[in-house]
Amino acid sequence: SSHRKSYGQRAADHSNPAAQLLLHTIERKKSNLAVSVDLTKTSDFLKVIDVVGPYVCLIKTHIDILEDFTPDVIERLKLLSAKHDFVVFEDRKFADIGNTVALQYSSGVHKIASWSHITNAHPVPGPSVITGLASVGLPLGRGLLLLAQMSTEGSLATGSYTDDAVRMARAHREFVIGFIAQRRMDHVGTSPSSLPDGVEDFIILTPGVSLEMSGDSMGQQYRTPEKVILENGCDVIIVGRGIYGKGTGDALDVGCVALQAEKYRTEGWNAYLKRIGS
Ligand code: BMP
Repeated sequence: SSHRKSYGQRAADHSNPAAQLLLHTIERKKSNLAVSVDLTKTSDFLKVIDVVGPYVCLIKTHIDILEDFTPDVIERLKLLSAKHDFVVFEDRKFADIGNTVALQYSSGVHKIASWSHITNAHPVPGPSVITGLASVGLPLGRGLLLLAQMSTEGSLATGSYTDDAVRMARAHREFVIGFIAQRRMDHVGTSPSSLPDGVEDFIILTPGVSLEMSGDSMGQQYRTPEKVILENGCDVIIVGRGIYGKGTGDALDVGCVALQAEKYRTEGWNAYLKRIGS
């Protein structure tokens, strides 16, 4: 089990460049914190990224919520990614037939595959959602996360659906680097023949993380970094409103955002150090 291995050691268990980049970035920056920047104005979006950049391994985007999107946003995002050394994850949640997701991933206004190291997909269409996205993403060195579980109340992604997502991932390990999930996935039964090299390492990124809140008014459910990283063996905490609140425009207090990012980074990293026993 990779449960007690360091992030850096685990990079050797991956052939996918995006997986290696993420694990090395976590180790280099001593941060398993990802910030989800769900803001609708480009100026707020870029400001928050610049402020939290030093504390994160990854920035998660919903690029389609920007009201004033222009291709220049992507150039600015790339510059910030280089400046602060973080990985970019567009949380697109693809969920269509292979041909359609390949077009959505490569084309349109956002051209996600050209700039996002990692994206994700719902396993609901079956394996063709992976092969469709891989046809675009693999040649570019991109990686995919499958949504094996969700943080929301009443989620249907449970039980055999979750287990089947893990089996789908195992059959496409060159492109599927891990899961959006609420716990590690090693418990899902495997036969030795499905692991030809005897090694399986999936990276678990976990949203629904807050130190103060237990949920919102729209079904979100939160747990603390310690619960997520130490008790449930997840690898990366994804935090949105816990770090920037509702603050946008004049209400955006960058000093406060930096303090929160620092606090979540410390919480997440200390929980990891406890887990690996150092
Ligand atoms: P917040 O920390 O503000 O609740 O934001 C959580 C982020 O993670 C949102 O961008 C949401 O789309 C995403 N997310 C989630 O909350 N639960 C999931 O199961 C999957 C997600 O992608």
